[in-house]
Amino acid sequence: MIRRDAPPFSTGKHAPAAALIGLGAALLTACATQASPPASAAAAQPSTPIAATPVAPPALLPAVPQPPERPVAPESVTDPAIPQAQRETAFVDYTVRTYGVAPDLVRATLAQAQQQPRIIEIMNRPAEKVRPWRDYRPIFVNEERIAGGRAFYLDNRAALDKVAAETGVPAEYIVAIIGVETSYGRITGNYRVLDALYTLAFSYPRRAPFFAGELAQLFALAKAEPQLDLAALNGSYAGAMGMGQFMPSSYRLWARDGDGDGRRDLLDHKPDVFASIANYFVLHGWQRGAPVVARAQRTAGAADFVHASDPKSLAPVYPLSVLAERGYAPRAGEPLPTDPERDGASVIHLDGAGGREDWLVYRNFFVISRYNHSPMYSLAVHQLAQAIRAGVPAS
Ligand SMILES: [Ca+2]
Repeated sequence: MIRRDAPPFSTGKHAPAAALIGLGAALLTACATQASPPASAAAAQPSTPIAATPVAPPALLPAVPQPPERPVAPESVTDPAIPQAQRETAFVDYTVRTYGVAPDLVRATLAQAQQQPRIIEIMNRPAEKVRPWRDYRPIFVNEERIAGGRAFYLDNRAALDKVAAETGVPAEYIVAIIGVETSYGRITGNYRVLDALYTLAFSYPRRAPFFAGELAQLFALAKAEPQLDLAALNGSYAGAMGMGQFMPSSYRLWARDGDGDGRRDLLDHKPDVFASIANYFVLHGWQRGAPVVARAQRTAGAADFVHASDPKSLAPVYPLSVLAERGYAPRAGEPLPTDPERDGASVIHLDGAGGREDWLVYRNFFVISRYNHSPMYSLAVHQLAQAIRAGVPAS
């Protein structure tokens, strides 16, 4: 996860097909990173004075509770005005103090880290024009990736169904995440994680607080999971690792030991990967049995929806009654929230192959977007999951 402010999207993952390098970078970022979203713009001001009876703003529903923000490194580590050698010393102190890692280990490991100019080039690449949904969707929702997902599901059915039963996260969503992130584990990244995070922590000031924080958490992770060889781990150019492309902080904080062997191995050990992706969803608010999206019917002439807290927000805080007043309601036969008094939605507009698409996005859609903030990423995961499920016989 990552955000969109960096290169195309943000940081981490690598997504799809190496085919689309640019998009890959964009998506790459997905996983478990996400920095916090920007503060938001206030609601739009009315362009004309309001007449006699002001309309009260709609009562919004509570936000989906989220885990605490992950720690970032202090300025003594990230201020580019400070010489790098001094920042590295501050990093050692920070990591030792924060995570109780042995100072000699941090120093000796940093001494092995190599600056990778290619990573800075990727991060500084101009953001390409945002690809419309009609071009984005086929990259992930296509016959090959659907067939790959069905095969992956059938090959791993017992483990996936067990995790789904325990967590409420359907197996096909776990499979779809792995499919989008790493083509079912085939493309997990060729950068040394130590080099990637070292490069971004010390030579990419704009996001140094985040990446230096992740580098420190990499040490904390290796302390918690001693089977990991910190200097040998490979991942994306942003430091995301394994089949699900977890950043070090996500791995350390939220990974699960799915098979009870005492280790959390997210590189390629499927029971742990499945349990960890599901746990990531649960901790970000996944609701068992609840819908993800509904195709919306738009009232003719309805204005485009703009989220009051931030135009990019997907927070499902609008009651359906409010959205209906604004001209967006679920089409007939589309799923509805379990409890419309408590569960709301937001609205997204996309430029699809058949023209304009309007979608009501529910809480579980918001949860998918915690993996990668792009609404197109989240909808691609959902549609890939649905297609995988549709082709797998009931057990
Ligand atoms: Ca394990």
